[in-house]
Amino acid sequence: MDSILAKIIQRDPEQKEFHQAVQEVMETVRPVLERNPEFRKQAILERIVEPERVIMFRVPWMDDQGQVHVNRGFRVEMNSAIGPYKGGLRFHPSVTLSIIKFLASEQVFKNSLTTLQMGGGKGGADFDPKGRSDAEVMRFCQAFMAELQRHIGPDTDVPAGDIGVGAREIGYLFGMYKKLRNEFTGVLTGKSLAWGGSLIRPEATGYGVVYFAAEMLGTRGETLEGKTCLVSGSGNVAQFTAEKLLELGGKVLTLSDSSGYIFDEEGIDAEKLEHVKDIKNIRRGRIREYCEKYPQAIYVETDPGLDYNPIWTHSADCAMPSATQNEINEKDAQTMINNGVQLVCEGANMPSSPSAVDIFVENHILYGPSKAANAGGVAVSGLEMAQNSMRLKWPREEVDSRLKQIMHCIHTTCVDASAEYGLQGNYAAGANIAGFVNVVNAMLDQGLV
Ligand code: NDP
Ligand code: 2IT
Repeated sequence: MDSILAKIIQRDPEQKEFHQAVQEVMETVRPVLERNPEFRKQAILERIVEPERVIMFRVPWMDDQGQVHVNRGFRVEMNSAIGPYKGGLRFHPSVTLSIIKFLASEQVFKNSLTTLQMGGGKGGADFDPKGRSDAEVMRFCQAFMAELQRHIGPDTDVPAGDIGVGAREIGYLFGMYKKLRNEFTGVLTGKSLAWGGSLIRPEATGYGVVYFAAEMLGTRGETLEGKTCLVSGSGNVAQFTAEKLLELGGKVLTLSDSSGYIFDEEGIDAEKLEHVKDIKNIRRGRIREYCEKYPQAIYVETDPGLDYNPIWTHSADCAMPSATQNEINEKDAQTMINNGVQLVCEGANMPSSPSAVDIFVENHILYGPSKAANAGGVAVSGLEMAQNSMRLKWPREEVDSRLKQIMHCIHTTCVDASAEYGLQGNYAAGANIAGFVNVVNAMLDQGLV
């Protein structure tokens, strides 16, 4: 195993995030490989860490002033053992092949945990939508899809949203796909309701995170009622995490964006959350604007010189990191433990560094790893695909109850898989083992392809 990892690092030394994701899975599936010598003979690890296909492409587009820009587009089709490649698109200036490979790799195991028929993939571009007009975003999406369309399809690869890609972008991407391919199919998920989207898909990731948190608390005979919660981010995942927390009696103290965070000691209630949605989704503004309407809240500007993330210095019962990868480091994790945080449930993908995860696990807090805790989003994407195939639409209650059931099953799966290997209470190990075993069995069934 160590030599496989060494080879990955030697081959692509700059792909730090991908190495981190691979290493995290490898360390926890070690006992599975020891129990199954067949996996080694079939070079399962070597195969699973190599994407089935990597697509990188030029995205040329014109801004409102007539200036031409060139961005780099990606789609990593990681694994199709269980179903068509499935996973979001991220538009953010920090996007690199390493980031997309880490996300695609996580997506493979996450999708496997949902029990739906979805393989894993991820894509995106180093395009920064911030400050761009709707027309510029549209032209970028059209240029991006002009190339991507030849690689995807409803039975091949089904992208969706992620950071910087929401309902607006999915609309422009879908429009261009439909025009170029002359077909109206479920090639993307996260579509608007009127033209093939699923009820609850916008809410699904955040709601799912909270359902998973409630399941974890349930094992200790507790609920979210009265629990104080630190939520980071203020985009899709953070907003609906906060919404469901409020519904279940939690008190949300913080939200953030890449410029800084707000702390509202009185709690961010439903009315204040509506204001946040208006700031972020309609006006596309900054979280600091919250304090203009609610001056009792404090705003703390991001300081890139700090070796810790100040949002995690506030005392609370629970934390739901919902912004981006590696937003909790070792120091943050230790601060959280010292402050009495008893549950960390990850909305973002890989928000905790490896040493932060070690601290959570060693201290026996309830730690819900992203590939289990935030799987509700892609699960409802799977339900959107099912509805599109049937050309039917399920009511809100039906989708929500399926989501709740899926999150319950993922929780049980993690508990059972960790117990099977004598790692009771370690959800990270449970999620990796269960996700990995499903994919490996499917790969073995299908032969050397
Ligand atoms: P959005 O684009 O809707 O929101 C992202 C939020 O995180 C914004 O508040 C953004 O701030 C902040 N953010 C982004 N990058 C950084 C950064 N480098 N440093 C600090 N803050 C940052 O994205 P989502 O809510 O969809 O995604 C959030 C996380 O959840 C990601 O890790 C994503 O992979 C994960 N996820 C998303 C799913 C989905 O269905 N959308 C499903 C499962 C996981 P700003 O406004 O300044 O950009
Ligand atoms: O990280 C994720 O699971 C997502 N961004 C959602 C993927 C999807 O296909 O809905």
